[in-house]
Amino acid sequence: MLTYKFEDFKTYLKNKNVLITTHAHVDIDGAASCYIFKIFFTSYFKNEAALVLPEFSKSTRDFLEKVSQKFRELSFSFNDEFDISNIDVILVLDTNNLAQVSIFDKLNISNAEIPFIFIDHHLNLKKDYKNNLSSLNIINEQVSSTSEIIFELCEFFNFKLEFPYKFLLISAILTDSGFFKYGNNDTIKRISRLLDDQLDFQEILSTLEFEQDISEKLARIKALQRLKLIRSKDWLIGMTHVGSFEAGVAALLINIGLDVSIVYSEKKTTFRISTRAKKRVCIKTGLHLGKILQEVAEECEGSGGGHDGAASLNGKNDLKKILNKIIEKIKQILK
Ligand SMILES: [Mn+2]
Repeated sequence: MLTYKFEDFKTYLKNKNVLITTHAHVDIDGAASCYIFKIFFTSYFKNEAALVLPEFSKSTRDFLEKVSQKFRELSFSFNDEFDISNIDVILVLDTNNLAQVSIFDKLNISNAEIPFIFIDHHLNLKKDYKNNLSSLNIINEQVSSTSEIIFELCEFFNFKLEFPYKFLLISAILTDSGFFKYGNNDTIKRISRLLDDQLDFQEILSTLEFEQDISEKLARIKALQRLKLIRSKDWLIGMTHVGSFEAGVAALLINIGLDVSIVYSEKKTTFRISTRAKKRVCIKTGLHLGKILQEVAEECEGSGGGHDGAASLNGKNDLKKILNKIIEKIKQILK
């Protein structure tokens, strides 16, 4: 873990007021890690922290609604009022790609010259951002969720978490680790430390079950009807397109037996590509979808990145060319 950075982090944050935010289409890990970090920060340092999150994904909204019914004492507020001149530093959680952080544009933060720090578990893009205090970034791709980094931070500073907070962290770790599928020994150990007698694992699992609405069901079925199969030696790559739900469809394709999946959706001038690969394929061949999409993104004024087995790209201009590039690069590695 990156605990050696925690002391520097503490020294730096000691007298600072912070703004905490995350990527667009906030997932459960983004919401939980930001929320718990705020709780930790305000109780530990007694400084001010403003939490400002962009729009949530549907499953995040559903999840938080269930959680707030379960724990009436939790009062979620994700859009604190604040005075920007009062903010000393911004903490960006669960991404290290500014293109995914809408609040920077919205608040004109780049012009305000406020320094910022990333806490994240995605591939470190190592972008040379002006005002990023990169030596304080805590970015570790070996951890399956940002919530685990926040949990380690709490443990390191002996900050005791109330059980509703543990419930949130466990839920975030489970969803981001694909219910341990992308996790490692440490993922399981952290969950084990978080589970106390007041928490029931089965109850957490049932809170994380979501019924798909009709539009998502249709998107999944249409995606399968449009599936194009590409074979590279004994590996099967599947490609299809949808109007939305790319990520869920990409995961679905892996579940039905594809080794690698590419799912795109095209808007008027922009497009989005979601990719997935079986863990076994990544380990065996060295395939890293996050790296491939990051490379390709530079050619389409886009931004891309992610993990070895799950990555996405937002771009514009020449979707066809970009898809061919991605397929070529994947094939080259799978050969
Ligand atoms: Mn995450």
